[in-house]
Amino acid sequence: MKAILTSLIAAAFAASAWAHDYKVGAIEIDHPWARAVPSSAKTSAAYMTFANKGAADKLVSASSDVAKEIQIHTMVTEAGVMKMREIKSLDIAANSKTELKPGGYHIMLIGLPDGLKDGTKFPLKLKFEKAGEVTVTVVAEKGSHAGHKH
Ligand SMILES: [Cu+2]
Repeated sequence: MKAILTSLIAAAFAASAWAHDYKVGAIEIDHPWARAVPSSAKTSAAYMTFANKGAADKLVSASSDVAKEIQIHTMVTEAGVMKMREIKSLDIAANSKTELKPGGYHIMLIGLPDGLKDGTKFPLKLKFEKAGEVTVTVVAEKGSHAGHKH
């Protein structure tokens, strides 16, 4: 029994050491990443997937010290032009996957002091209406990430 317990704890540690995924309430947060940008850039965006295994919820805020301001954005098409727009909250349907990705929903990082270097990690606090709060580690990535268009 003790051996089983020890190996379970060891497995839990091994998993958390390179955790890319987070969970709060019924919501799993998969692969939080942000677009790496040069030091002259003042803005970037963070992306991730919310896998909801429970009732409908909402992402109501995101906060981080990485930039002066953090906003939840969507993309809208106005007169054939794609534009970003801030939204108060992001609806997450029951038992669904909500993807934040380039060209769609994203978490906007505004007022970066020194861009966002490839490989930089920063904490991002997410607040869901029902599931509550969770802090995820976002990794800045560039290059050929799935979903990027070049
Ligand atoms: Cu934006």
